[in-house]
Amino acid sequence: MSSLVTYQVEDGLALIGLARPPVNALGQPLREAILQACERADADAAVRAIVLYGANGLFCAGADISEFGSPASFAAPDLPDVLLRLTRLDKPLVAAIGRLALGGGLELALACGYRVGEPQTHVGLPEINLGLLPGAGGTQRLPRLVGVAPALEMMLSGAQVPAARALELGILDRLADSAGQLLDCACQFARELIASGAPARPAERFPDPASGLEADFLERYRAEQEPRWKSRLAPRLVFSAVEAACLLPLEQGLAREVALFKQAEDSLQSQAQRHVFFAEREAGKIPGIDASTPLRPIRKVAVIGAGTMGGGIAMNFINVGIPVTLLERQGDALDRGLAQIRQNYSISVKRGKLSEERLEQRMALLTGTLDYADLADADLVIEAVFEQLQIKQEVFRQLDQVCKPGAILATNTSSLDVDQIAAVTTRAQDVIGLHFFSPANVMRLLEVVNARETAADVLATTLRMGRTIGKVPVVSGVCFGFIGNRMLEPYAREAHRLVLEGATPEQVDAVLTGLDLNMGVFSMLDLAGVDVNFLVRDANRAAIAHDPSYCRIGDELYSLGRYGQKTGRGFYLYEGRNRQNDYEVVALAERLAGELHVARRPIADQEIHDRCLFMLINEGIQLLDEGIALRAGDIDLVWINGYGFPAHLGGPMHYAEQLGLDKVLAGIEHYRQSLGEYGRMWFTPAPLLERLVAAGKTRIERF
Ligand code: 3H9
Repeated sequence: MSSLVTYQVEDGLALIGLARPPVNALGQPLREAILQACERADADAAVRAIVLYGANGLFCAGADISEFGSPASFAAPDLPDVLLRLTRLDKPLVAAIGRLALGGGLELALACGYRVGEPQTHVGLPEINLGLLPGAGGTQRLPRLVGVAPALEMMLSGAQVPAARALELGILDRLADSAGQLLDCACQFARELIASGAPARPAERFPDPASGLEADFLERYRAEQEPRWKSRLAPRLVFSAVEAACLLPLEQGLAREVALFKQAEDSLQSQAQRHVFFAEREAGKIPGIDASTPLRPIRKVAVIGAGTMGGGIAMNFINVGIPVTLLERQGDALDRGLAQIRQNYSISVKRGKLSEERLEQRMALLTGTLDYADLADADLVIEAVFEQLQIKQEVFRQLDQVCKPGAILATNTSSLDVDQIAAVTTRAQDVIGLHFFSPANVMRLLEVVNARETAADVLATTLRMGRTIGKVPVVSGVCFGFIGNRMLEPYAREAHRLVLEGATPEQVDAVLTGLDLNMGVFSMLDLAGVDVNFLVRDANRAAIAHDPSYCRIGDELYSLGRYGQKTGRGFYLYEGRNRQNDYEVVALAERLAGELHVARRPIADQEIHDRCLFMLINEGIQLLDEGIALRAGDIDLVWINGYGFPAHLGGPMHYAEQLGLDKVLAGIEHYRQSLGEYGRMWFTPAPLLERLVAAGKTRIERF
């Protein structure tokens, strides 16, 4: 018997434990072992029912993602086949689902006639997050078990469903009182099934999933959902598979599902999303940090600045039960900040996402203060004051006076030099950058800026803390703008310049949203604040002074007080949330082009794509070469989680690999030639890009 499963016969029951740490991923060897064990039990006259469980507590996280895209993914016995064979056994199978049954793991449980969970159990079909659809019966069996609407909701959201809801839906038949009692409860259930002569498989609750559905249900559902899918393939394939479940007998539906799954598996989108899955896990692996690196306890947090950013940061911690002291300089600003946090939670209460009781519990964890002395017992202090070096340095001088030894002192700067901030303290080893993205309680990205003297345990602690509050922490070295905002500079520069040369803000934004970015450059600047962007640029003026056209339109809008959405005018005009084009911006572009002697011409969408994206990619590659980013995948995570880059393109670095590094280099060289002095000024290929292409490499890596 394979070491990947445990096998035991007890009192008429075969207990088969999945034992492939860490998550019992259903790679080929485990699939084979499960099948052999189940067939052995089926052939053993002493066995009357089979209980499948996770020998290490967790049931199963699904197919082995690392097999996708290789022959191993469908190597015999493939998962759909294994599960079909399990459904044909003559003895009842009970799945004892500890903690998780995800993807193929839930499909394995669905192939068992009966399922038992425990209070912490979560089930789900998260394949959509990998650009896939359930491919081992999930799209056919789940709608038959729970009905079409809840099945579609689970597959399209990829969300995990907690035990109580799974019981209500009929995915679970029974709940054990605790995780420790799960196996006993499943065995007891199996004995009851034997005693009552229950069939190997109970009759399905919805043998025809379409029964009871309104005639136009699927059509309406699709029309409602489709705008959210943008150009993603996977939701469309999920939908086709569920249509098949409604129209075809089970066996034909299963065959259709496999065909659709293979189409998804081969798609560039799924390759990109699988890359993102592994990049998220890689991002936590930092040279010099491992499991033996000590962590500092974080029991109390302080946040300095009760503005939108500080308030959002504070919410992250109270959401997970960590008390926060919020410091402001003036009483009225503090009151406003505290009221805003309460208001944010009230919106969640109104939407039914939070109970009144929880709201009060969270607010009770929050204390306002005007006095630095109240920060003396904080384990982690995060400064979120005005983005100016002298102001931040002053805050850190005060922190150095009042904070206890060993407290971690973090700055939320978005572009300033963390080394210069650390230098004003007597404890630079305790200083780090924690760059949250606005709105800080929503956006998943946390750039963790590892300054020159930051201690390893400070870095390790903040990375762990970041994950505790539900962020994707990515480590960056110190440079102007770190990974994200430094890459934003050349990308936004090209967008501005293209408007001078003849494009409109709307055309530029449409090209970018056409690629499925959440927002174009100009809508993003209007949202973030044209003023904020100006101030960041201004701090770096010396580096751009040689180009008088550099973001000139942005500078002019700033001087006109057109700060974006908050003033109702920026690159666009706003009425509430409605955005309109503004011909004054076009007129401004025409005037500036005349003054700067920039020839105006019609601009093709392809040129907008290439100039904005290639400059973004080029800067990312340069950051990797400089060691500011540790891996290309880290850069992708920054842009996906902080700047709305679509995960199904895999982030800018992965997108460049899909386009072809040679094409990106050729594009940069083309614009270096064709854009005259401007091209020679900015279109310089990153040396690493040139080296990679010269060596015939297709992946972006340090080299
Ligand atoms: C599928 O099932 C398709 C089928 O419908 C059809 C097939 C024909 N495979 O996240 P963690 C690794 S698609 C391979 O850090 P956590 C992970 O890389 C699949 N490896 O822990 C990491 O390795 P390392 C549908 C996997 O506790 C280690 O396990 N299922 C898989 O924060 C620990 O992971 C999913 O999409 C896997 N399936 O979270 C579930 N899962 O240590 C994907 C994990 O070397 N998995 N690994 O870096 C998850 O969502 C989370 O990993 C989980 C644990 C919630 C399970």
